[in-house]
Amino acid sequence: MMKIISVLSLAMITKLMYFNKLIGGRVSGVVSLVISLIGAFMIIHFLTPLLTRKWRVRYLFFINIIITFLIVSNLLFYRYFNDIITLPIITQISMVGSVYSSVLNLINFSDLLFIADFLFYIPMFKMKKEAKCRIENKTISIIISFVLLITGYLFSYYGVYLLDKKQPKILTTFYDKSYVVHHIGLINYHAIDAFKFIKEEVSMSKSLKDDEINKIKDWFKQSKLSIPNDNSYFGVGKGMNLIMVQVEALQEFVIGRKINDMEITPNLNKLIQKSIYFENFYCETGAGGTSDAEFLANTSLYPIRTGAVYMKYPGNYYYSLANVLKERGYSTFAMHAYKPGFWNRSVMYPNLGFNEYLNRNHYEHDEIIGMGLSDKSFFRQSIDYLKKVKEPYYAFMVTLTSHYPYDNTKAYNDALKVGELKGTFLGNYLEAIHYADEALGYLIDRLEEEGLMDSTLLVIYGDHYAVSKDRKDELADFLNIENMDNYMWVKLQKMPLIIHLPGDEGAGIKTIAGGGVDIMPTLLNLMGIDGRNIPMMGRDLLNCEEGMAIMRNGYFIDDNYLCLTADGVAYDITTGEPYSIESLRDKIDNVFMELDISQKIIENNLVEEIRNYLMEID
Ligand code: GP9
Ligand code: MN
Repeated sequence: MMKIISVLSLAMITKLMYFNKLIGGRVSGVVSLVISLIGAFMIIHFLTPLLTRKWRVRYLFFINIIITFLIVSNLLFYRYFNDIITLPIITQISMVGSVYSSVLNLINFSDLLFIADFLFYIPMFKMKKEAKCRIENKTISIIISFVLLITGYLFSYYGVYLLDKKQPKILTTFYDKSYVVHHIGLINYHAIDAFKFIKEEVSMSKSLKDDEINKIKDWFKQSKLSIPNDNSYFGVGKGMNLIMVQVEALQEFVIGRKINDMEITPNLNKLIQKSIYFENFYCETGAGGTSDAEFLANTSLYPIRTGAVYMKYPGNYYYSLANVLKERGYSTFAMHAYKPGFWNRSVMYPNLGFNEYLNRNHYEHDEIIGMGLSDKSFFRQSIDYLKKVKEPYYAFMVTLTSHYPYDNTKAYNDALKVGELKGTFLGNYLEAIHYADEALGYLIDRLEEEGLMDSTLLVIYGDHYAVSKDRKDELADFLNIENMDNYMWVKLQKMPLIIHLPGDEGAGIKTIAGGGVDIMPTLLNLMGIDGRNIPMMGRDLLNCEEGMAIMRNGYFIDDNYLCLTADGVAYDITTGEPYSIESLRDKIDNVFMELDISQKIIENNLVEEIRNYLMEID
């Protein structure tokens, strides 16, 4: 019997390995994968010692059906979306419909291999005699079963632990699901996915009561009524192309700064002179990192409390920037030359209204730096592409080269002389961001050469922090900050936001506080689109009296104060003097209300309902 179990199990393991290979993983030498697979199969087999021969075969047959189903559905999903299935996707699933409708095109003849091992079961089921069908020794069987379960769990746990050590945030956000499967296998991946899903479903507030929905509607009604009728800059970019570039790890402290007499970001500094520049634009991202920054800018909703909205609510309806522009005749492109499934983009981008998503598979990889295609080549190929598409268009470009750990210094050819910082973490970052700036310089030059600058709104902003808090001393030294306390640290969590209008219109520095959530309302106004009926949490930074940046943890910064809400302290933003937090009580209540409203909208997929409501109250 042991032989039979081994053969059947081996067939299942081979299928899982083959699946990993088909989705671009390595099948040998990945220690965590081997350990996790052994663990998973021990757990699967924990029942077998307790079963009779006949039931053992039936049990394995049943397990094989489940595993095969998981493999095949994931394979089809992968061929369509370049990604792995996760339970939140299945439950929201309008997008799975599109996979179903093209199922026949997605199947290959060789996929039959995945069901070939079912042939082994035919002779087993035919075997009549129930020889030795009784369980020999109950106690021993129970002990073996128990040992299998515990050891299996320990193995799986260790495999997962190894992955967690290698990529610390990957299990909480699942930002690269195929990477997870490559390292712990499909079974353990789905077990963790199911566990996370159930935990979150249980903790999630049940459906909203009517009065809660009404409260949300009322908030939007008030905010609609508070938008002035005569908005300055309204429509100055009407009908123009929109190119929005989200730059990886671009922090504000590098702007206008020099090292060894050299500007760190000469091209951005030059562009800022000709643009509307928001110098108090803060990071509002949560656990979703880059994807949260994209979400903020494209939907004007806040990131969710835990995990990443791209992973957990990709099936919601979002009246996003691309969806709004598409309705007005724009062609819409998302461009990011990395794995399409990363951050669930292959699922999320179409849902956010992008007609096309140009990912790693669409670019020629003629220059690689760090994680993938260099920013320069990315911009060159992206503009080559955009030259041929129908105008007006919205192109959303997400860069990659200046990604942590910034250590591809060879590729930067010592273009920025960082002197004694050479080889340090901060020195490497400065070199990387100098490179990103050079690539942006190329983009700007190309837009000018192609004559596109006069018909394009160019928006550039950073996605999130570059220097993590454990490196704060290095940053303090570099910026000559004596006391890098919490106030100072939070004040440094700024990124540049640059909006360039044709003819350099409106150029100047704006001091109003803001964050990613404000990008969409600001742009809609510039593009002559009335955003009053669109459920947006952000403010139009060019037409509002008071700015406010809200961080996902409830810290906030307005034009006068910086409030570390949970720590119970507030400061005058300019002097750094402590300020009575009690006087900010109303603001604090508002901050939490805004975060809560945004969270509920996302959890309950309310965008459409609120939009309909806002249109009714015209
Ligand atoms: C890769 C990139 C990285 O596609 O966007 O995301 P991050 O690690 O910065 O969140
Ligand atoms: Mn990023």
